[in-house]
Amino acid sequence: MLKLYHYWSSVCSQKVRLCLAEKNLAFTSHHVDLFSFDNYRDWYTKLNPKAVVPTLDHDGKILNESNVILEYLEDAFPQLALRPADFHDRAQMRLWIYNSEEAAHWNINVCSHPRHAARLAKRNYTREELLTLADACSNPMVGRRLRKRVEQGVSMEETEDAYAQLDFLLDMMEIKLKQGPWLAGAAYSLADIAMAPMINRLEVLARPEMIGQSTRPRVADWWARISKRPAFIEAFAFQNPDSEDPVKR
Ligand SMILES: N[C@@H](CCC(=O)N[C@@H](CS)C(=O)NCC(=O)O)C(=O)O
Repeated sequence: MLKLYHYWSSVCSQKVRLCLAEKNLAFTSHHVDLFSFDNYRDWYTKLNPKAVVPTLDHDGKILNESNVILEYLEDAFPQLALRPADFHDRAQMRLWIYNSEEAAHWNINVCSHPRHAARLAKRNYTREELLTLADACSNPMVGRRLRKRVEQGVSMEETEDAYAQLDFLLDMMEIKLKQGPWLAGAAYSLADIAMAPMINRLEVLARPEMIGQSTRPRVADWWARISKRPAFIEAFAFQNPDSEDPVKR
């Protein structure tokens, strides 16, 4: 049995939901509400010491890190292959999986700050409550980031740096897709799955020009093909079960 601990709009959770949908794997959903700080609670940090989503439980075997989970699902359920057979293509797949974390995820997190701050504001925490939560978080990276964001927010310069790095990544993607049609070559793979939520978030952040036909036509074409896939539609249809949050995706 597969049980996924995830948050509906987390890009790392979306990666895993997309992979599960592509492989037609049913799973039990445990929604971890990041804005109730469920991820800081002891029961959750026993499963995921970094206090982040997602976590996968496969018959009692616990897995962390979305990219590790993608490769685990590929090994455990290879019937529908999402890893190229050719070694070079496979290395390209791993490069884009790596890029999704190293180059995309942190910058997406910075750019998403206004959206996170707006959601947090709806929960009516006091500043003191948030700082107490931050200091109690088992993962200093996550806790200290919350403290810094409560105290200072995210500066214009940090946001501009993050968008510049995302622009650079998208330029690399545009070049890579010359040999496409997919990021690892001829076949749709875990590379496309790892990058899709990042591109989706840029669209949600109302930065369509970054992935538009006139700016980056190959990325735009790749995105159009991905977002029409039934598995994408299924994985991204998952809405927030814990609140009346009107924000979609
Ligand atoms: N490298 C980790 C990153 C996980 C991560 O940072 N998840 C975010 C959501 S996309 C999270 O849980 N954030 C919680 C927080 O910052 O409090 C992975 O890929 O699983």
